[in-house]
Amino acid sequence: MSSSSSVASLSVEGDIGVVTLNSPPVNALSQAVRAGILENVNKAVADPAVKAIVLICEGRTFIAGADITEFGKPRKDPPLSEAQDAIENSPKPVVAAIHGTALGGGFEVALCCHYRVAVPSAKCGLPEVKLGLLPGAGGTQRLPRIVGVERALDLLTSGQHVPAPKCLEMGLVDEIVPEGELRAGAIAFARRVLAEKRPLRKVRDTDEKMVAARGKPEIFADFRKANARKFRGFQAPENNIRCVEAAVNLPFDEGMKAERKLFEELMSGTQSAAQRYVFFAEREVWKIPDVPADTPVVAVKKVGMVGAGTMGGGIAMNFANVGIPVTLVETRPEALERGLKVVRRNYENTAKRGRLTNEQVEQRMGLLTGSLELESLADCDLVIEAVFENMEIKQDIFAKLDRIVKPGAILATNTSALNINEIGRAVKRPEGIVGMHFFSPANVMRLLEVVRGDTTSKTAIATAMQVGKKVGKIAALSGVCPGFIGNRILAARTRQAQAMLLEGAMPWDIDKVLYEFGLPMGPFAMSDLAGLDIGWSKETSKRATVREALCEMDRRGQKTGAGYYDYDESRKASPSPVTEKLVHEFMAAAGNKPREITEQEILERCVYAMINEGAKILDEGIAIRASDIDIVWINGYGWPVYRGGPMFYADTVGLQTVVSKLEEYGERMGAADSAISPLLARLAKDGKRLQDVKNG
Ligand code: 3H9
Repeated sequence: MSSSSSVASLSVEGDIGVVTLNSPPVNALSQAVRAGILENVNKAVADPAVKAIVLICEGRTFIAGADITEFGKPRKDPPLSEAQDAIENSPKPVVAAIHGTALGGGFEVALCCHYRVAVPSAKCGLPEVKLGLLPGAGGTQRLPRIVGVERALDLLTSGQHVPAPKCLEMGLVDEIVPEGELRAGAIAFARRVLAEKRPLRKVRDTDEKMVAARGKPEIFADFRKANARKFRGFQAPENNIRCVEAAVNLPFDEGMKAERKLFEELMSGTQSAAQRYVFFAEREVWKIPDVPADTPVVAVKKVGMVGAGTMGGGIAMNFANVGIPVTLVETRPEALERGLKVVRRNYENTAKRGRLTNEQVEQRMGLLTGSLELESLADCDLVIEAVFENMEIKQDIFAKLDRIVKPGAILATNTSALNINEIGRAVKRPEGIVGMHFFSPANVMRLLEVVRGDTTSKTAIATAMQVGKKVGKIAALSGVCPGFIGNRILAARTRQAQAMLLEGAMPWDIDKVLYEFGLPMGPFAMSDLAGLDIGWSKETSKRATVREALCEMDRRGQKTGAGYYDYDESRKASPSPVTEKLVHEFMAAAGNKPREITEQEILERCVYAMINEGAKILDEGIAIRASDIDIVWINGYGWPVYRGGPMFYADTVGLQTVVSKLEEYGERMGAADSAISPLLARLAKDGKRLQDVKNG
């Protein structure tokens, strides 16, 4: 471990002591950094030549927060508060010099400094809420004293990073210094503080904004109410709010005590453990053991889209958003026109909400070119096919693309169901075939499954991952199997939901349990939203399932005003007596007597079947690691991040419990789901965790 002297140093420039931190990659507040701040600030205070102190960082950023890797481990001295006290109580002014991002504990250190300067590109913020935490080093008490209660509530519960010019406006920084001249600018600022005999300003001693909010509990009540949907299920936003209430109603030191208590509560809970796990999972997911970071990639300067339907148009928007031109090919002029119109409407709606200017709308539309000829894709670096899920059609398209598109270009399919190895057999460049499975709506959903076929080259994989990152997606690598990672797990849940329907649970009973677990909606509400007639046709319908029967009754989901649920004019769902009757008919036909199914059984059968399937996916090497599966389910299906994904959740429940419950439900779960994954059984027996399994 590095000693404090290697991560922190003091240099004296005339009358200014410059304390410099250097702990790559992000100057996180590890034990060594805390000790380094303490030691060097004390040294500067003790040096009679030093009249003022500047705290600055080397490398890409100011302190980006506490060292998250130390969380959950025994604490090591000195605590951060000791370093902060040394700064705040320094008899000489201390100026924080900020570049990159001053985040979390890093910004809390800056808030203890008497003054703050920043370069224009810097950002400050308290993002702890995203880790299921709250700023535990005085941030919740100092922030509202500067920006006021409403703004503090907003910043603390969103965790947003605030650009330096905005920080200046809010009083969070005192001066912006020119880019690239932070050190000189901060020293000059410190000298001005001395020359003007400015006071040793301590945020903790300012109280006006707190006094103004005192006796107004409605501020907090209104804020909670306005954000109830956004905060549903999360503990951290509420604890952050309580801290601000404490800041308003209690003296500073008492407020600090309240903050500590509420922080500890979160730190010891499973939600923060889950959210911290997800923080690292989001970074891990890009790492592919046999595709190193320096793998050559194709520079993607022009993209081709085959298909301008909902999916194709949505995918194209991703590229236009980052300035990459896209040519969209359709077979019929009406379809092309319709596709481009939908994209334009999407952009215009965003503009109406103030998130794009009209000029930006035109700029992005200008990057989209329609065509009726595959030949116009010849010079594309990446072509993504998003047509009807039919193997023959896809193979035909890929054979043509293979002949038309320049050598070396990547040919990707957006299939969510078909075997990309078979698609690869249609071309002479199988190494260039890769799956890029976007989720609907493709311009909104963050997940991209990159699918690796037997012949997919490392370059094709690296290019697909990199391009995914460029357009702001989170990309997870999957091997080939029916449904890939996400939909294969979804299928297990669907099997259980459908099975329980015929045992006595109504769609709304099942949906309620999964909604309360934290998912945005249950499987039946989701079917109604997507349309029950996906993959259904009147001609072939045999009324073999409740879904088919509903489709035959023209109850095809929200779009027809009825599906599993009935919908009113404002699309509000209510349980449907028609569906209930139908379910009873199907139950009788199957010879099932309805039984009382508890909420516990609903949850366990749905979720444990997913876990079991996830373990099979991991065991087969389809996913590299358990956390990739969790990333897929959080970003593609709305699994609550505070439960860390199905694999992490399994570890929190205990694998032994999962296995014994699966055994207990046994036959009732059907052949596919009652077959316990050998990996799951083995880990349970050995007392190990899914999250520690890694392939490759
Ligand atoms: C806190 O401060 C609590 C206090 O209130 C209470 C104290 C009592 N610790 O993201 P990147 C690693 S909570 C340890 O790829 P970028 C990261 O894992 C903290 N490691 O770079 C990665 O490692 P690897 C509040 C950290 O340029 C590498 O650094 N602060 C930490 O895209 C590069 O990261 C936050 O929540 C950390 N704090 O983005 C800020 N941060 O290379 C969290 C990063 O091995 N950090 N690493 O994969 C971030 O948001 C981004 O990392 C940042 C840079 C914007 C700084």
